[in-house]
Amino acid sequence: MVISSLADSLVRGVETVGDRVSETLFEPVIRLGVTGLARSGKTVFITSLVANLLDRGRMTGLVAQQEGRINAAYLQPQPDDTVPRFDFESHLSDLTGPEPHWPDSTRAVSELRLSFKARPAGLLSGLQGPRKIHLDIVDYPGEWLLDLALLEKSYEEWSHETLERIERRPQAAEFLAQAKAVDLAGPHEEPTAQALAGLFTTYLNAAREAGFYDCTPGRFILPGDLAGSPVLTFAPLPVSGPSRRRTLQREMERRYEAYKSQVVKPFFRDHFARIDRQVVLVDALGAIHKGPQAVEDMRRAMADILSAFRPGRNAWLSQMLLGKRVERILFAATKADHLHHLQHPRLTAIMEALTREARDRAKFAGAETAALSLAALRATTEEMRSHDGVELPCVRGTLLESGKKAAFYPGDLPEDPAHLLTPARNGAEGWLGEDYGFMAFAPAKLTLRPGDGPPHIRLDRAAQFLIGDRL
Ligand SMILES: Nc1nc2c(ncn2[C@@H]2O[C@H](COP(=O)(O)OP(=O)(O)OP(=O)(O)O)[C@@H](O)[C@H]2O)c(=O)[nH]1
Ligand SMILES: [Mg+2]
Repeated sequence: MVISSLADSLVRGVETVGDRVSETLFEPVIRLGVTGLARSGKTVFITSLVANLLDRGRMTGLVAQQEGRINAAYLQPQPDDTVPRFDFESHLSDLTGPEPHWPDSTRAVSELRLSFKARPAGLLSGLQGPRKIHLDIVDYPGEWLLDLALLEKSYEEWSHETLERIERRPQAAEFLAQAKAVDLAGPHEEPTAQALAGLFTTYLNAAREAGFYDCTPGRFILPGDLAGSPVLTFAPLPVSGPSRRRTLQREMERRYEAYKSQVVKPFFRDHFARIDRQVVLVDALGAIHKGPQAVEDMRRAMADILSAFRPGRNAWLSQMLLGKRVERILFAATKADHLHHLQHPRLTAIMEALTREARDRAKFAGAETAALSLAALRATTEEMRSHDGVELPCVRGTLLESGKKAAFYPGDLPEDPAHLLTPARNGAEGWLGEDYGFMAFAPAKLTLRPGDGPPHIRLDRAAQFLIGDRL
């Protein structure tokens, strides 16, 4: 008995090794990470990307498509059995059904495998038949990357830093009052811990609503199936010096450490470490609309998010990655269909400036980077309208709130991104002279020709940068 089961597992071991070898030799796998802060457009991006890779009529910017080398693209079961599947079909029917609407918020990691049959480019093209290439797309919240910084901080350091940062935020007042009043050296009692964690979570959610992006620990906002568990029942407290056994402080410390080892590390090990190509989506227009403080906050959050791609700084991460690195990173400003195309270069320039620091670092780490502005699902059409004798480049669409059609002019983005980023950095309260409007549009009703995916802006260029060289 024992011998046969041993042999069994040996054979199975050999089989899986064999599978992997043949897969890597003959069927290359590209793992594409899609991330961004909440509501940045991840779900819509993946849905439209996949739909447009299945029906490639609008993907002329993808060179392999242009050259007619893609024979087929189809969905396949994903390789990871324990990761939820990205619910492509229902998101697509949300967007393209008879009553189109935006998909619901998604709060966890998910994955989808798309496979291609494509003929290689160049000289080999005529000699070799089509090869299979697998694209594994992994959707995960950008907030989870922000948690990387926690690994290097003790509970005390994290507490001090967080309390200092939120000291003057009105959203944090109630939590701060409790945190200062609590007896840290008193015995741990669960209701106290729960009340503190509850108030802290309420603060985090309110802060995010108000446009702050530094809302970590990431799982407090996106708990998934960890909601209510002890790893999420802690909060930053004004501690000083070592804790004693069975005190509130000791238990808070222990849970903070558990969060690091049981929530943060597994994510980096199981998901992040395996990514080859990465797209970071940014709702830059949304932040500009909210004002200078939101823009500055987003710039900082981007820099923090992107430090994960420069693993040299984090000892644990660089040891785990063993030199493997993300090869390409695309920074994409989403929802560009809110702007007439005349303004797109300016949006891209803002995107480049926003991520400049972080991009320079990534370059240093050997990753190729690019920035562009795109709309995964185009919800508007363009038109020029005259207003007080001036021709304004507008977009027209169905307003989400009223269902009415309207033309909209969002304001003139500056040619020089510094005109936005410098006041933001200097703590300006509002934009000088210009107001940047933002209208939420509903997805448009579509009638797609056979072979065409949903309408988009530059999704094909994004795909070319991210995977084009491997097709
Ligand atoms: N006009 C327009 N709006 C978009 C586009 N992509 C996303 N949006 C808007 O942005 C919202 C958020 O998009 P999602 O794709 O759900 O964003 P997400 O990053 O998956 O959000 P979470 O799952 O909540 O983190 C949508 O509900 C739309 O209102 C686009 O290409 N054009
Ligand atoms: Mg989502």
